[in-house]
Amino acid sequence: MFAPFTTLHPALRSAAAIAALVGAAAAQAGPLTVTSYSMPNGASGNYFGYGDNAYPGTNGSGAFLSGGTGDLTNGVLGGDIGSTATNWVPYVLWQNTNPTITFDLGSAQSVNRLSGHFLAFGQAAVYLPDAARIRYSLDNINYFGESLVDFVHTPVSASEQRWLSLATAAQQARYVQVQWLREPGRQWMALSEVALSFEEPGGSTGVPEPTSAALALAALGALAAARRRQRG
Ligand SMILES: [Ca+2]
Repeated sequence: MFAPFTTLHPALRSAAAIAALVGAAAAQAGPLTVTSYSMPNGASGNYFGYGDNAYPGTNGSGAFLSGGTGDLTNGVLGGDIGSTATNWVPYVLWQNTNPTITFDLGSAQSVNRLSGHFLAFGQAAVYLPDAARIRYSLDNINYFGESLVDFVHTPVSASEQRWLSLATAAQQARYVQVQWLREPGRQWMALSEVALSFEEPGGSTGVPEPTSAALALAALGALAAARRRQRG
């Protein structure tokens, strides 16, 4: 039988503690399951399929959705739009809105990454978000660990889908809240899926946390400078 922890030699004790920590982190790494999310619904109204079509209950334009899951976590990615109206269905589209979405993981989890799958389709005035704000909470009241990430986009072709990721310092949180931010004057935003995960530093995804956090801070500085220039 393994010796009780407190009777181990100090060197062995710290080695055991490190092994326990590594084991715990390894067990938690990977994708996280969203039990529900809340947000203002996308615009439906006269537009076919623009709201969250998979979400239970009301599908009214801009109605607040809570307590369920729908298009954003059903594993279905939107594709090209072309001339077929039903191609919009996998996307949730917001018009002249910077939507805030709160994801509930059901219990506190280690989390450090959120990714959104977006459509860019200039012909229909649909654009990628220009930045995003992310923050965390244990109770959906008090939030912490806020980061503002400025996306630097390479040119978008006529119609294209892209994953945009926010990587932050690791947090223990049950709720993850993201707000997608448009550049002023850009009318529509189209999101088809969101993925939340905990990635280990130096893990298989190759996303080192401190670098990501430093990049987020650098992006925050760049955004602040850009906003100052716009005002000036
Ligand atoms: Ca989806």
